[in-house]
Amino acid sequence: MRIVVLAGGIGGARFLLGVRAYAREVGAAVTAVVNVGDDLYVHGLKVCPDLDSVMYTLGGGADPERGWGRAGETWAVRSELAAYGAEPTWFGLGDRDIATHLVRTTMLTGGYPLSAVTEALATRWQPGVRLMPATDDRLETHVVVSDPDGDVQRAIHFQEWWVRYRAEIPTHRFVFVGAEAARPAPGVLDALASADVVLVAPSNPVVSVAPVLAVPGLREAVTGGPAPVVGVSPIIGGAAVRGMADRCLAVVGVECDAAGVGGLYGSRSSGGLLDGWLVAPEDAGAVVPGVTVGSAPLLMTDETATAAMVRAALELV
Ligand code: FO1
Repeated sequence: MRIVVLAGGIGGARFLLGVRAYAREVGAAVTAVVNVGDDLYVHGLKVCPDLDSVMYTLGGGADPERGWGRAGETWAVRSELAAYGAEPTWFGLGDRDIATHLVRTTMLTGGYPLSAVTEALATRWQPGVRLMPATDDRLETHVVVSDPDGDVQRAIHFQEWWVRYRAEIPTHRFVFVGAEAARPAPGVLDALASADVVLVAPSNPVVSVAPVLAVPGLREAVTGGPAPVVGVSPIIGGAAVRGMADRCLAVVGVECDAAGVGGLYGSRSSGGLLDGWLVAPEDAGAVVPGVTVGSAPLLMTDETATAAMVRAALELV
């Protein structure tokens, strides 16, 4: 069996732990197609937060509390940069993490595409799944905001909105800069064409999954492909399990509940994405027209619980 997972962020990384555990049980192969909209250059280094969260989490090197960056991290470089007053001071790179960005940036500067760099980095971490960026091209999520006391709008990078402003400034919309010209990374369309099932991780639908689907041809390969598509709700009982999905959903005018997010994805039978939608037991009454809705505990407390979620998702189709 071949499983393709569309994923982003810490929710995606934790979900993939369960997908990998399930896959090991049944002898399946897993490909993760990961969001790059969060990527940015900081202090001259290319940082790919979602790819790194997945790589470190599956490789056993992630910080368990923060969910991002490396376990056992130290922050000497950050302090030194702050002593120079080097901006952005609101975005911290740990010393261990910086080694990843140095290798990545050196390889990118040398002409390797991000997909090849990701594969090279993964030889160290052995994530046990095939890890792919959604695209090798530049695709960055920017956020159109206005200052609290003015009505002048400006666009800032997603990380500035998320980390510096904690999504707490007047926000108008998200823009996936570069999306129109982006092409799916090598192997992504083939993985989708030969998938037996596509899972949409319980990642932020607005800023993690949407930028993946914004790559021209990628959404069509999912919705027009042979494999059934099952999503897992990132919302339990009207609240985001982690992160700030509630703020992002408010910006796009979608109700922060399991039915709202299911409706945002829509049914594959009527031009949307999903055949199945897995929600938490407390949301079992959620209705998404044209989609088979099932329920199972969705708290990713450990690998076994998460693998059980994956099994329940697959049983829907
Ligand atoms: N999140 C923060 O809240 N503060 C940071 O300084 C920060 C730095 C950082 C560096 C590398 C990295 O891979 C992730 C980092 N994150 C940081 C997490 C990141 O902003 C987001 O959680 C993800 O992009 C959302 O998926």
